[in-house]
Amino acid sequence: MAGSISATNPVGTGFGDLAITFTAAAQAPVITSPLTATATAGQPFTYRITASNAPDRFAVEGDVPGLGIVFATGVISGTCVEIGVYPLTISATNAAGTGEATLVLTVEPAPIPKPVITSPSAATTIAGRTFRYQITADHGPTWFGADDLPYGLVFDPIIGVISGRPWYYGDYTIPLRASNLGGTGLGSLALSVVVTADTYIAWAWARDLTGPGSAEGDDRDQDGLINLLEFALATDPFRSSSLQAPQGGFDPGSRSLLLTHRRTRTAQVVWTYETSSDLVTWSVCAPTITVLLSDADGDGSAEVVRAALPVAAAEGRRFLRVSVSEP
Ligand SMILES: [Ca+2]
Ligand SMILES: [Ca+2]
Repeated sequence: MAGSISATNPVGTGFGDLAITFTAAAQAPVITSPLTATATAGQPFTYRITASNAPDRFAVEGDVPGLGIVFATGVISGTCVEIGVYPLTISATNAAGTGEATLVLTVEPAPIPKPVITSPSAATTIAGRTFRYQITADHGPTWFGADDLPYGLVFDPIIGVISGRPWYYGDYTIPLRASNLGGTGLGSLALSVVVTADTYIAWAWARDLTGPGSAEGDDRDQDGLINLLEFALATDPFRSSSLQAPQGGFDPGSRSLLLTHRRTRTAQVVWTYETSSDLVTWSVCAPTITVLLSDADGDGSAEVVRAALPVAAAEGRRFLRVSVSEP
């Protein structure tokens, strides 16, 4: 503080300067830094003790594994490793004394990273054929999602698998999701469904076999042969084909069971032969296949083959059957 003083007497007034300095009594520091703090386990953490009145030393009481303090600066730092809530006494000291406060430090668990989808973003399949797609993602996904599936496909959200047989050709964009406790990762699958001439669907469409009764297991013409079998035998799905159904037989000369049947030459069909001695337990077998007629219809679409399965002389009974499926 500065000012002036004066003194007056009858003769006059004398002036002089006066300077007064107020010196505050020395005071102890008062903590001014926040009294709560949050750290994340496994990640670097820094907190600085601040206080008024020019402290020159700092301290902290209480043990947080992974943290340390620089006494001169009041910087507490390190990497916390144990989750918990830690009340700590922090202090700042100068020549006049020490100020204390309680800092509550919360160490939180590290956030879980959300999944990142890693499965392919594009796939191509054939209409009518079995398709399977597994969503994969890192960071431990526990739940999956897939939307806008083409007709014929279903989705299992537990295992993240799209499966089934897409019925219609086209290009589809299927949004994908993979979730864990940390969040949801997004992706998409560009699925191209194409039609090839050797599929049941193409065969059915070419014959206008659509709508009710057109599924592979249906028997549109009620001739005892389901549509898929008509497809495999290259028979007419709208007219009785009972005379063209597979015929069984036995050749005593070679002691062989015989199964004679038509077979498409233009379509993709899996023929599975099975044998049994009791009609209960069947096992896949590989009979000898002989082509009896290479062009059954005159247009190269079908042939006639004979499957022959030798039977041991000691055997009392032996059965042979064939089934068809699409690849
Ligand atoms: Ca039929
Ligand atoms: Ca038929």
